[in-house]
Amino acid sequence: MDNITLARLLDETAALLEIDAGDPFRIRSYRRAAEAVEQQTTQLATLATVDADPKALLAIPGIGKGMAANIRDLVATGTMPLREELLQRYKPTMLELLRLPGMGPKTVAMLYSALSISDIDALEEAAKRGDLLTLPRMGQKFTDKLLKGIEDYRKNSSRFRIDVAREHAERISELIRLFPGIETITPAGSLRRGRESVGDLDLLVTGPACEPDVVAAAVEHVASLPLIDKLLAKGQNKVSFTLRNNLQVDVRLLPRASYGAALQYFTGSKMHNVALRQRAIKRGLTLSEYALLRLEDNVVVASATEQEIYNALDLDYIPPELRENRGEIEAAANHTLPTLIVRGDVRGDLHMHTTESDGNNSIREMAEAAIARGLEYIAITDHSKNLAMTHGMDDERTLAHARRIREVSDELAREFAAGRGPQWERYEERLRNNEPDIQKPAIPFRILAGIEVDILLDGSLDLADETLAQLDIVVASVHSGFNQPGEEMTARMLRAVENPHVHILGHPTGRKVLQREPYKIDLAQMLPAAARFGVAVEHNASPARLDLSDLHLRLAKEHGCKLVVNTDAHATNELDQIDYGIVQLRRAWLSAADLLNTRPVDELLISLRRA
Ligand code: DGT
Ligand code: CA
Ligand code: CA
Ligand code: ZN
Repeated sequence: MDNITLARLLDETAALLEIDAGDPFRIRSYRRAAEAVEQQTTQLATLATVDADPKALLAIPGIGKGMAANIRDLVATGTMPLREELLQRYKPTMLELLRLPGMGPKTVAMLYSALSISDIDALEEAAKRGDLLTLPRMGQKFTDKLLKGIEDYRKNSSRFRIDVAREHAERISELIRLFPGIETITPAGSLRRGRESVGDLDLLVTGPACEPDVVAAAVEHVASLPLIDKLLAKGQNKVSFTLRNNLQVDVRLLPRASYGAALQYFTGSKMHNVALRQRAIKRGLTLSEYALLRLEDNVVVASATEQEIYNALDLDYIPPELRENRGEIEAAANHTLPTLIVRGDVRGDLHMHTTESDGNNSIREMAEAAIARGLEYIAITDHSKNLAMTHGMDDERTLAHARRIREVSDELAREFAAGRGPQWERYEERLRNNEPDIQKPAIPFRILAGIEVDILLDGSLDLADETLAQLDIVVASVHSGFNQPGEEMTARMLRAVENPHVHILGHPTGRKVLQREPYKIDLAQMLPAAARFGVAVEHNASPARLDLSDLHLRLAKEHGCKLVVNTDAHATNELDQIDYGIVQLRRAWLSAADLLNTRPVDELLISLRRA
């Protein structure tokens, strides 16, 4: 049994456990094991035989005793007890049904037992025939919604979220890099441009091993990577394949001399490249994936770096995020491209959760993680009571939680004043490591007491005004009634914006990338209203949301809205999600000055004040 089959069986078990509404940690452990197996360069079947060293499997990160036993079972018998047990009740294809809106494990299991439905095609047929109407709690409304959900799913299922794409790009790069003489691997295409979803991965590879006379061996290395599911094509300097999840990967191996030209060409977008080629022709030049040449005598004008190519076309360098042919070429010609925001510009994060509602970490843990990432302040914004499944807070708990948040903030400030605590520790560690641009911390880290308060169906808020008035940061968000008609939803949001205690509108359109369309709100009404009342609109950097989207962010700026970027972290490591948000802000042409949480905390609080 080869590694990819082994990985597939482990992943399938994770899928079956998910349908069985199993323990999320257990599900994740199977998924992680599948990925770890795929990442191995030796065939695990040889390590899992009876006479092999039992420690060999355990040496693989992500594989513990139980998982090692599973792998031995799979190698010896082609299956394992848990998988067999689950297959008695479910089919792995049912997992896909869980991706549809309104489908939980119970519903999926019921559809299987009642109508033997185990995949999307069968479900669609049954819905169209009206078979679902015979089942409990599945009326015409449910059926209609489901059919719409299936349509959306089909439209999106060939694309992948940016975080998923990035993770796969990193895993593949790690394996490609094992070949001697490969130095640089750069994701190009839509991933480099930072689009919220990608159709396929384009990886560009260079180094001495990619020079024309020796590239064949490197191509062989790439074509035999263990995580390849199907090899689609193998050319002189290109390998295309798919992964287990059907994500296609195009790898191109290129000589150093033309790397810049290749990077420019394969980063796209197609429309940007078309416009750039026209500009080249007007100058008597021709631009290809190999070089920028003079038309009359084929002399190379530029090829090694993108910078040279843009400059040779009388343009400032255009960052990849802007290459969508939305005016960037004109701006680069006129030297009016904005200085785009970078992660280091963000001083504070104003939307995150703790164990008080549905987060994984404490107030102090979130604060320490933020300090470790160089932030100067955060707001803790747990959920309010309407979101019952998150253990949301009522007025009393909200105020008690706010007191605790301020206590932790004061505790950090006392440690700071006494010359100890996480801020000083980080400073000293950076000094020890000789890191660049180290500044002595000037003011204590601040934790703002906040809330993510639900906007109820009628636009009123889930907590009393007197409660909200006592908080530093009020994020107001919609978490229910997503399907309200446009007029109702717009009126609901407008009412929330008018509440003088609201500072920030959280994930303003409610969309989920590749999964859920925005609510039917009229942004042409809502954004000007937010601007007029001085309510900031959020860019939620969670890669599942990225809400407002890049285009909507640009619109918000045009309407004069205040803007903030937040992670909505539910665990310390999710504070790094800010990277995904920064990319979308850059795609929206935004600079540090366009965001409020690039300012020091005192200025931020003043700028959030309502007129
Ligand atoms: P995706 O994969 O749908 O998310 O979008 P992209 O932009 O990554 O598109 P993809 O993978 O088809 O191609 C990557 C880049 O390579 C694309 O942005 C421009 C360049 N490219 C690829 N094929 C062609 C082509 O046939 N003509 C031109 N002009 N450019 C191409
Ligand atoms: Ca692509
Ligand atoms: Ca491609
Ligand atoms: Zn929320």
